[in-house]
Amino acid sequence: MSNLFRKKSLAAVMADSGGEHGSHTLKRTLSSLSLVALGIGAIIGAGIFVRTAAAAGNNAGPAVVYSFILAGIGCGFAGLCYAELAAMIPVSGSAYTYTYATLGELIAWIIGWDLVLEYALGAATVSVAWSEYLNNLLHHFGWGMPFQWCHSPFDVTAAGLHGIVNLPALFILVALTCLLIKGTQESAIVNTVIVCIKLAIVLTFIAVGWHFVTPANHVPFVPENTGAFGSFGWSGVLRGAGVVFFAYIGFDAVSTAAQEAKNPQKGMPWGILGSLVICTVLYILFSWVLTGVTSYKDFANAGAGHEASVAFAIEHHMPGYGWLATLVTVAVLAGFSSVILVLLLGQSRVFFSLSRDGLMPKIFSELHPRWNTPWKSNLILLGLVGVFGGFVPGHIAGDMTSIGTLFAFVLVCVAVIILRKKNRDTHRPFRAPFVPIVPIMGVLVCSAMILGEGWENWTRLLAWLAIGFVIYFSYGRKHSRLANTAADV
Ligand code: ALA
Repeated sequence: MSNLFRKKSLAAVMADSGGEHGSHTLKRTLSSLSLVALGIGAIIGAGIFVRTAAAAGNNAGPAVVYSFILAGIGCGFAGLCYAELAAMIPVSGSAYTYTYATLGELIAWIIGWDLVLEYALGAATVSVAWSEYLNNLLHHFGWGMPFQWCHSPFDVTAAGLHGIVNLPALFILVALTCLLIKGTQESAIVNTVIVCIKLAIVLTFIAVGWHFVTPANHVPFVPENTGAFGSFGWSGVLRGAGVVFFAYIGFDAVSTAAQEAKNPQKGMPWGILGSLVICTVLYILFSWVLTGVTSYKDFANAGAGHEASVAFAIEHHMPGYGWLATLVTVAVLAGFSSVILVLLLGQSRVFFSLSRDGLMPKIFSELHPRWNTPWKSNLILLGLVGVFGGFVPGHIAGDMTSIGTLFAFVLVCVAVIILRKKNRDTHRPFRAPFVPIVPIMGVLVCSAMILGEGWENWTRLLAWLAIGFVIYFSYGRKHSRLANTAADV
């Protein structure tokens, strides 16, 4: 009987990136700067422009600033662990690949399957947010789309009108999948341009909004708990951290492109930690300004600023800056596109690795003869992401993304501890400091955020993992390349 905990040796992992598999090899085209841009491209998106307001309105009030600090600390610990592994094992597949070498095939499969939540559902969540801001822009020109065609069937208006399908979300997913199929190099250039626009708009909002902060909106800074866990008070700060955690997702997407980095040993830590630090500082400032400009109560689920919250804040509370609202909306649309692009890219690379290892069908690692991209994988992925983008509300997809990612982070932190013991002598171009304290803190902080996500999200995560088990035992276990070679260690 094949061993569920068979492990790939580090040498085998590295060999897989070396090109011996002919058409299953990706080109190394990304510089360190492109990797930082890739990280920021994935990080700044729906989390800051949509979920900040939702967390403030429903969970934490102005103390969403603390939620960002807490989530940032968790990501910092996990980021250091990611950087160590990504520099040491610079192959595509991210946390999945690291776990294969440390915790064995079954756990690696679980993490690979779990990463689908992060990347595929993350892309779906942002496509829904894209639709929200597009609608806001169209309203400026008097062309708002009918509610039914830009919301999922589970979204209902106060008047009882149900959505049918989120067409703009589907549109952006199709457009970006085409771009990805065309090639990584082109995608990276488009991404770098968009990242500059996105940073400019976040900085402008902070600088201009600063003058419109009403101190009364920040009092009390931590609103009193309403009696329910996660509804304001300190439990609200914890729940809010789980919600805004979404805003940090993406720095680890850098590691999924390790196999395409020109100099992964230097580029990985730079890309991961550099993008994380820049974004954490911006988020803290941004959330402080947003909750100072507009009362958090406007952002509650039924509040006036519930959708396209940043545009709402500018239009209603920053007189004379209507043009900025339009500019922000356009920039946000471009910014969200770059997030979706990186997440889709990350997802297809995870599928690539799973397929190369035989845990998923070969079709996911077949490259286009001319563009050298996993185009079939991209198209199948489009089908999956499209179902969520078109038919599932953004906050549900977003919470599933967050809990799946937090779970992946916990396993990555554990993997660092195990590898330090088992592969003591392997060259580590970047070493996380204070091991095992840093990974243990990563496990603790990320687990606390998982607890804050609540039972509905725990159930969704378990259901997703159960589907993954079925696929592994009915397909992956038998087709595993490791099972069919003598490479076990
Ligand atoms: N961090 C990304 C976002 O906020 C996923 O959209």
